[in-house]
Amino acid sequence: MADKIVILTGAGLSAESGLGTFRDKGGLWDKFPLEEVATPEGFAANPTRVHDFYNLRRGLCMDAAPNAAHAALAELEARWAGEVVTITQNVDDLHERAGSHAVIHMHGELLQALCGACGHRWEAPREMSTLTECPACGAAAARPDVVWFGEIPYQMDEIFTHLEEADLFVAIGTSGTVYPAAGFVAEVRARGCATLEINLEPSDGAAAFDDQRQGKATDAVPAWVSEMLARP
Ligand code: BJW
Repeated sequence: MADKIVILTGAGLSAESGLGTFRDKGGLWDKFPLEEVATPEGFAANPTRVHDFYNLRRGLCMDAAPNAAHAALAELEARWAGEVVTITQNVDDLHERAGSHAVIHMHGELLQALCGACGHRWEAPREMSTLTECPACGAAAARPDVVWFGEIPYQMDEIFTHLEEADLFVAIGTSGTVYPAAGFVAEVRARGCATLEINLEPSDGAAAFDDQRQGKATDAVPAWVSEMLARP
């Protein structure tokens, strides 16, 4: 049976689509302190500031286009003889717009709204505010359907099943600083799965990988995918 490839993507994959990364110099956390905009406590303290942060990013996401790295991963999923699953930490929808289908959004989705009162989810309007009402229960308790620090990432059971089945684990464009995603490489490697990091520069967790490639995602990912698809 052909190998199962599990891919973990991060903000670096969408950087060349114009969506900012978090921890690079000039990244999002330089302009918006994470405690203020990416924690439940920050939202409770100042929901308008948090809505403004996500409204800005939602608009950028809607106006962005997938890049060559997203396209290459979609091609890999379509043409690889085995299974390809993409676990993304990104809240944008660029994997799907590039044509990938097997995508898990472990940190949620910018284009979805979540009702803090009843848990209902719906398609987010471009702009949300403290007045946005839940279409199910009517409460003005809408929040972006994203996973903040201190919250449990989505679909963890499904993710661990994929990690257990992986023959090759590839992390792309992620700094390897946020758990539980940062720990995936150690988990798969402990049972002998091959691991590869593709990043602009070695990440904080680079030493945990068997193999590394450095470069811009739009160069390095299509090159790696071409090599994989050319394998006999
Ligand atoms: C390029 C490039 C180009 C640039 N080409 N590359 C264990 C130890 C310590 C702490 C913890 C722990 N376990 C849990 C914690 C706490 C916490 C945590 O990890 N804190 C750390 C800061 C230490 N984790 C949590 O709270 C998580 N919840 C949790 O653990 O629950 C418990 C639980 C888990 C599992 C089962 C049961 C219970 C939740 C974490 C939520 C993170 N949320 C955010 C915001 C989401 C919404 C939003 O987008 O606003 O997710 S934070 C932010 O970081 C966002 C990202 O998805 C995430 C990762 O960032 P990413 O993608 O790595 O981006 P960067 O900017 O860091 O890196 C970009 C990289 O790309 C760089 O390396 C560049 O070099 C590179 N790059 N241009 C290629 N062109």
